[in-house]
Parts: sequence; C-alpha cells; structure tokens
Amino acid sequence: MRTMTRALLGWVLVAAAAAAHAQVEARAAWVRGTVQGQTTAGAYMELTSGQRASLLGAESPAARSAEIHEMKMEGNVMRMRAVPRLELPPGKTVELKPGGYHMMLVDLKRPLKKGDLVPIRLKVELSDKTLKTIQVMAEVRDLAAAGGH
Ligand SMILES: [Cu+2]
Repeated sequence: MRTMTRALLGWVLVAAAAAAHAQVEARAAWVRGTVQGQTTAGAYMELTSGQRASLLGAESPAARSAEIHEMKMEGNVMRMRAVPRLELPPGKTVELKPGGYHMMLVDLKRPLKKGDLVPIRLKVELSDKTLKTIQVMAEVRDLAAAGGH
C-alpha cells in the first residue's frame, strides 16, 4: 500500500514537472500603431517554450489574417516574406521584433491607436504534434516605436 502511494505521488510529481516544462510563454507583446488607410501592422513579442515547438500562425479579431514574416536582405533591399512556421528551440527566447521575424496582421478591420489592446491567439505545435493556443494581449505603440527594448 505504501509503495503504491509513493508510486502514485511520484507519478503526480513527474506529470506536474512535464506540464511546467511543456509551457509556451508569450511576453512583451506589442503592435505598431497605424494611420488611416493602412491595412497591415507588425506585431512583436518574445516567445519561450520549455520543449521543442513551432509557431504555426495566429489569428486576431482585429485583422482578417495574421502571417509569420521573415525579414531578409535581397541585394541591398530588405524584404519580408511569409514563412509557414517558426521553430521555438527549447528554453530559448525567440524574439519577434522590427527588422527580424515578426507577425503581420493583414487586412485590419480598423486603424490601431496607441494604447489599444489587440488580442492575438497564437497557434503552436508541440513536439508531440499536439496543438496549443496561446492568448496574448498586445498593446498598440506609436507608429514610430522602435525596437522591443
Ligand atoms: Cu511583415
């Protein structure tokens, strides 16, 4: 009986540790403000996963769609293009920031003003192929806002 209790307790502890380990966190999320007529906005944040995971995309009620973008030099020109997924190596913080990987809100439903809060739901695939949704609230910053720090 005692052995069984101990075994059970051990299992519970392992399960709790695994759950904490599997966590994907999104921090410091913000969106660049827009001017009238602008239909896209960059969204930036810091992502940390306890295990190998991939960001597959996102959705937001503020936009028709959201894409993961990569910035790349082509000759002398910085261009951005959509990528299907972004790897999140375990224990490493991946920064979505101006000039680097970022989230693009496409076909905005209205202009985004400084101080507004934009809900973004991130779609993350864990290493065992399970899908996880992470809800973040991104604060709208000035159109001229620079880097994330
Ligand atoms: Cu972009």
